[in-house]
Amino acid sequence: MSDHTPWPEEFASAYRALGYWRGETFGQWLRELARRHGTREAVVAGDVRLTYAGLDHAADRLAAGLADHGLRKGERVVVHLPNDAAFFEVVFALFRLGALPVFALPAHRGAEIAHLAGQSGATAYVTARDLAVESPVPTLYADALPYAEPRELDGPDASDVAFLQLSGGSTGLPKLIPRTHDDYLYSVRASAEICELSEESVYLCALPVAHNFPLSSPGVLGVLHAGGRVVMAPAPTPDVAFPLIEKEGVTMTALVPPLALVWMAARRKHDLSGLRVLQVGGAPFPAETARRVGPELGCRLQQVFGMAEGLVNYTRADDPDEIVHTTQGRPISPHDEVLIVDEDGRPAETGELLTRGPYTIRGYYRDADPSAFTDDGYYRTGDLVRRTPSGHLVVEGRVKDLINRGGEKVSPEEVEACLLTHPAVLDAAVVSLLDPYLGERSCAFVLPGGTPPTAAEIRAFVREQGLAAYKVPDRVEFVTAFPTTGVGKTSKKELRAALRAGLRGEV
Ligand code: OOB
Repeated sequence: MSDHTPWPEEFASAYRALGYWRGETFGQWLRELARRHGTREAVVAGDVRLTYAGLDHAADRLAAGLADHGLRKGERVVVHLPNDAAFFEVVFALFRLGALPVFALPAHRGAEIAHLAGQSGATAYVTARDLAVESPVPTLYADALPYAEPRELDGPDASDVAFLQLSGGSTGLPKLIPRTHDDYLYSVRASAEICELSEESVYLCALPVAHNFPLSSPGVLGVLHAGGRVVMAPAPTPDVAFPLIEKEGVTMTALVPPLALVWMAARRKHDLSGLRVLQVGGAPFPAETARRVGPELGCRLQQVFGMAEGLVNYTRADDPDEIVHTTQGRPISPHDEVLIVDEDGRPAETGELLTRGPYTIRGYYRDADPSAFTDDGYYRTGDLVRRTPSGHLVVEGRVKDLINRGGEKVSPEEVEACLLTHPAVLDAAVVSLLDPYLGERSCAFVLPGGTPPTAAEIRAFVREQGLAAYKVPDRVEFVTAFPTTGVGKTSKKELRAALRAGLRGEV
């Protein structure tokens, strides 16, 4: 069993011949950036200002220290850090060593960290004091990292897996996504070019940096690639972000739709005129809201439709406004292959998006859930899309069982599994509930057994089991029986319909 499904040789050699995969690792890439931009500022976080050379050197020292600590090439390390400078030092040290960061989000709690550590077989957990949860593997704190004298290390190959990211996108329990140096660096370079980044670019990282959107679409890595400056926001709220935009001369940032709404509604004492581009993605962004971004925030909107599994779509700087307002962009690469198919796999106008290409994985880590890929290697995104004559994709809905809570992805199955461990829960079904602000919220239908618990008890229980707060059901409804489908499965369609009808009558 190999840890990752490689691209078939004919695809790999084509991607190399096209210059997409360059045989460069992230460690080498940072070395080259330090050579080119050495004294320029790379990362600003609070009082810390790291230059390109400073980051390069810190990564070397930390890689040596971690090696002394016993960490070896190929080992996995859960990285659970806030938007801070330490994130860059840790991740680039691991890249240099050829150890694989397993990216956790700050919102993740004990259950997610244990899942990530267990699934990846991690040997260490790197975190910050105020985020730390109990971990099944030894913990290293960001304020007590083992730096040592730099030395030559036997690093990874560019075709090796660079890191593991959590899938937000597919049905079932969250799975691990293996991304190689070659494929990820291609997406970073190509994204930086599409987004016209340069040394003048100043990017505010307001979303959690370990997520694929702010990490590489074009995100912090794209901005570093262009020699620009990354400014880390400890929170995405206007009170934190606006002063930073003004003070640091931020030119670009990325938000999920609910935050874009909050930014538009906020009273502004700060001068945001330096902000040229606001990217919005991660969840549906209605055209009526999209149209407001330009006039209300004084910057250009860019829609981004991506997934940690690979494919990322952008609206382009020279797209007409109507396209930017009404579509979710078009793929990065001319070699992104996109199919739109009906339930029988036949081409359709509106249908499920299937994709393969130079930076889309061919399988999950250790081949979890092979059914998420077709026999000829396309990833089944679970997203319902159509394509405009201009080649842009419009997300119309989805076929996967997933709740997109303003960009934060909730797997109903994961929450149901948690609810079923409650002694007074016989059965549970978690479905989405439409919400004007988040797009969707979650509702848990619970069939109680024994003494019925209260909704508050159910919610507290989920939290106590160590799940992230965004996975706690927003609403809990008790039922005496579940509506069923023809074959006797719980009908989530009927549960959702009952919610829309305001739960009048029997569910
Ligand atoms: C991004 O990545 P993930 O892995 O958290 O979630 C992927 C899923 C997509 O399959 C789709 O269902 C949804 O999130 N999604 C969107 C969207 N962008 C993502 N749905 C509607 N409109 C959009 N613009 O969310 C992600 C990764 C890289 C860049 C941007 C977003």
